Amino acid sequence: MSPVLVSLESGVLQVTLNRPEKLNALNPEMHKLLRAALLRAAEEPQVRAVLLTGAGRGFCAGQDLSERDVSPGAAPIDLSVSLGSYYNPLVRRMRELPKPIVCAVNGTAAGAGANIALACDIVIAARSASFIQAFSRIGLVPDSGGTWFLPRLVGSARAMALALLADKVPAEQAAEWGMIWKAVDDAQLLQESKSLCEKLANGPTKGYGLIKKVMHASGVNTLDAQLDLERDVQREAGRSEDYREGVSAFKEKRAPRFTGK
Ligand code: T3D
Repeated sequence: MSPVLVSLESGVLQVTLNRPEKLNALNPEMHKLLRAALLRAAEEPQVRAVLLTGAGRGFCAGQDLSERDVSPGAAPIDLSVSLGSYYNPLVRRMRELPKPIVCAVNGTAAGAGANIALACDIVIAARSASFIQAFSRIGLVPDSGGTWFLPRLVGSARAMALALLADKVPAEQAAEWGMIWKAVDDAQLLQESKSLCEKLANGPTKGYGLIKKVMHASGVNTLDAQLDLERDVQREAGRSEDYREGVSAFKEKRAPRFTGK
């Protein structure tokens, strides 16, 4: 069985982390397969939304620690190599993908696993799932964008306490804090996430890509710069076929048929 399963149905590329016995902890092989899946999502016009989830009782427990030799006498590991080669490119690819990514968090999301979930555009979690900034338990700092996402999502007080204490945040609390979109009953998670993805896959894909671009830029822009960016991006959106279709459908009092162009 591949450690990352990929399937395309109704415009939705479902990517499932698949090493359930290790709570889907990540190794280089999985990173390679994730990279290939994201490249496919970027290149294939048939792919109009991505659904990321995990097999078994965990979503992802971050880096596979069994790959790290910390025995007495072993040379110190340069973790910047792992971040530079795997985690940072993964998060960048996810953020830059001009198509929506929905994360269905089916269970524990720990360490980089938590922050990879937070890097997605819409996060839905099973009520039994939880988020843990597990890094400080092993003497590390939150990575995979955690120090950027967390303060923006939950505020600096909560972000700092979560990073220092590595407390488990249950899905419902994560939703209350605005860390994720919502928590749903475990039995509903996959169906609800798939329905959401199918809705997105039938939407104005080009416009969605532009929405990602402006929303992400707002994290660093001044209001002035953001207004200019909105003007420029709206010019591009206004030239899309889906804008024509959306306005035509509105005038004709019918549902739009978006093609993603
Ligand atoms: O190194 C670099 O490249 C730098 C980048 C780092 C990014 C990171 O993600 S650092 C953080 C790494 N992750 C962690 O520190 C989390 C480690 N895991 C846990 O703390 C716990 O497993 C959980 C809180 C996530 C879940 O606890 P629980 O009690 O529900 O499950 P468990 O019994 O601990 O785990 C089940 C199995 O999965 C177990 O295997 P076993 O004993 O049944 O054979 C456990 O060893 C394995 N597992 C869980 N997490 C990892 C893992 N194996 C390898 N690596 C893991 N990260």
